[in-house]
Amino acid sequence: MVAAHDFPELKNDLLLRAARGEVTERAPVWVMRQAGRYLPEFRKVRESHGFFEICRTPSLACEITLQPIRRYSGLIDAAIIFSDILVVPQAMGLEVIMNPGPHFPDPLNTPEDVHTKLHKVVDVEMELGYVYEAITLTRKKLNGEVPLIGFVGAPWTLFAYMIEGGGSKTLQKSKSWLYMYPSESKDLLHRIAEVCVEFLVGQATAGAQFLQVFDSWAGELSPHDFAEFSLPSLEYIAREVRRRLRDQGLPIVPLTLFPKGANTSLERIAQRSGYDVIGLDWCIELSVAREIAGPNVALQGNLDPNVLYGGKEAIEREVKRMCEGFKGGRETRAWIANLGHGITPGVDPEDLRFFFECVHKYSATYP
Ligand code: 1CP
Repeated sequence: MVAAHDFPELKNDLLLRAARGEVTERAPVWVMRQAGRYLPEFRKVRESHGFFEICRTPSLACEITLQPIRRYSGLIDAAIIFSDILVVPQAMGLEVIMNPGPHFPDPLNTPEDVHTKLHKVVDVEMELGYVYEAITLTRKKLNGEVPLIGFVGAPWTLFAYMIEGGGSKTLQKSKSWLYMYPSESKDLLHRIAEVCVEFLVGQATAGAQFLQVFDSWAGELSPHDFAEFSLPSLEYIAREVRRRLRDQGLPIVPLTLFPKGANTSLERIAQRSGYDVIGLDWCIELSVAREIAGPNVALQGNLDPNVLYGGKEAIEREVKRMCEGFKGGRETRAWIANLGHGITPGVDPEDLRFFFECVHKYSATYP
């Protein structure tokens, strides 16, 4: 494990201050999937390199992580390491290919497969050390311009991919597991959570300054099933990551949860899950979310990514509306501006620039 790096001093700590609950002079801003297909410079690299080849090559992962930081220098307040949530199922023993979306040639069909298809013990550093190397390299190359975000997929979302074998509209197979094999499902969710904890601690040790857990399919579960099958592993991750960082004498980095679609569980998430920041999709108003979540968590989000297809007038109008949703009580304003889900491949990079400019303009109107 690489430890105690001497990294360049951080020049822009807006994201970290907002994550700790501080009211900042303007909202920090970054977007999910900012290192991705809407950027011509990303597509250029992809022409000659496979998706997971890039993930596994620290110099390439670093280069792609830096692409939006260079392009939007002075406008963007965080970098997110280029990787994918599906590197965890790979580390656990499953094959995953990108074609063009994720595909598992041999997914988990029955609980017996957990014993035959997954590694009994996962050596996270050996399997995913390339992500740690990419993080350490990127922290150095960022030269303190903005903080670096590390991430992991939530156990429920990864469980669903590992059983469906790829994306799915209904999640029929993975949900069937929850109802047919509840106890085996919980065991598998916990196994995944253990790997997530170790991976997040490893990313923080390697230099990640903010960690995000993507529960992209949280909203596919009923509130009851979310509380039964997803929330316990999310709580476990937050608690254990903090405990291990503390035990190792490492700084406790802010933890963010993006439970997409689980807005009816927001109160429980904010009160119980142990995350510093809750990421929101666009299906809830920020003022309502703040009311429900209470003053003790920072919020992140939540513009519909499709607004970026609406032209400048719509972008300005909707960003202004989003910023106004945050003008509640002063002590409850900690907010990180973002989209409500990842940016999509067809967006014009100049429209994203305009989104950043509008966030700077309208979120700075706080007194
Ligand atoms: O051909 C390509 O280049 C593949 C496109 C692509 C990219 C750019 C994929 C395939 N993953 C990524 C990068 C990625 N994925 C990042 C990089 C850092 C960033 O810029 O944000 C991150 C954070 C992710 C996370 C991720 N992967 C999530 C969670 C966020 C979300 O969008 O909900 C999920 C669900 C995935 C799975 C995945 N990987 C790739 C695709 C197309 C998908 C989604 C497929 C599906 O709909 O099921």
